[in-house]
Amino acid sequence: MDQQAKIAVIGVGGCGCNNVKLLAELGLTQQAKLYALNTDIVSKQQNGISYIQLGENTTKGLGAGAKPEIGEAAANESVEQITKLITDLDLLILTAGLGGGTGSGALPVICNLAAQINLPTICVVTLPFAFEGKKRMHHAQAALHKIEGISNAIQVLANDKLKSTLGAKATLLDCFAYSNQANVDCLSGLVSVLTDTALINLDLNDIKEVLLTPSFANVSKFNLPLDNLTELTDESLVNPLSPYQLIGRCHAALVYIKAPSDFELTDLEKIGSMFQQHISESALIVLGFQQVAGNLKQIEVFYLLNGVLEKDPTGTLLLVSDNVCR
Ligand SMILES: Nc1nc2c(ncn2[C@@H]2O[C@H](COP(=O)(O)OP(=O)(O)OP(=O)(O)O)[C@@H](O)[C@H]2O)c(=O)[nH]1
Ligand SMILES: [Mg+2]
Repeated sequence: MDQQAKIAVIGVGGCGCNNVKLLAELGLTQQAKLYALNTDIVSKQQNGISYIQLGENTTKGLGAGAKPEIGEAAANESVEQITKLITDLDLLILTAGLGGGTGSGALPVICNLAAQINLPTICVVTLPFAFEGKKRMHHAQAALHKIEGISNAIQVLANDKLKSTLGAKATLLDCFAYSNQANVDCLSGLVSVLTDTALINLDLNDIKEVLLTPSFANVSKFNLPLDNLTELTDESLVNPLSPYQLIGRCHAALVYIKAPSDFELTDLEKIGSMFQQHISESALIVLGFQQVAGNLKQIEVFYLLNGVLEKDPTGTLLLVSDNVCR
């Protein structure tokens, strides 16, 4: 990767800011600029994160009160500040919990600003739990529609999927921890792909090709045993919290493998052709490879599959599907 590539991760609203804080705790401040944007008066400062208050006059530092129109107005009030943050970047990664006021209202404003300057964006966003009420889900879906076709890749993590993933006995704390981890895995994986010095580097132009057609994406990672690399299934290629699972239509894949030194060229070919089998034949695949020290018996595969969602004839996004369809 070009050492000069400039990447920022911007967390918007309470959930987004929490996840950026977790990224800073992982030490990612060296690789990417981290920003936490919220309408609340910010009290907690943390090394490596720039906190920015949105819409001082609009919200008086009291939050957006679960009203996206207030979050939107706050972002519009702070448009100059936001523009300054994103000018000169090579790639922008945005994260928010959709359903509240700030994230749902401000994230689309930031996406639009990025689009105006042709800055590629990847969004990692959560959908609220059903028990939080229909209104929040409606706000979340409306925000998704606003960024659809504008953000170059959108990974949706549905909090409602946590029950089937973790079981009915999971505590709320377990659920938030799992969801935050899934979010941070996406964010940190993306930053690593772009900034690690690897044996087979993915440079910014490779990534831009994968992001060329704005789409919904599946971003996740999995491990495979080194002595059985054929365990790849459709399910491996779907983030467990994704509400959409239509990977067969994916038109571009970014695959980043971390493996020990005895990983062979033929192994890399095997992984590439397995991805090819699971996605459309004409899909672009870009592969990156990093050798890791130690005597690992497994490899880690991080991926972004772009173009995984279809619409029904009425134009409604098919966001809930329990079967992997191809
Ligand atoms: N996974 C996870 N989800 C969260 C977390 N905090 C909030 N959420 C989800 O994100 C949604 C939006 O919440 P916030 O991020 O607090 O809302 P906001 O964008 O700050 O909006 P306002 O507070 O209304 O201005 C909620 O409805 C929850 O579904 C968190 O820490 N982890
Ligand atoms: Mg808030």
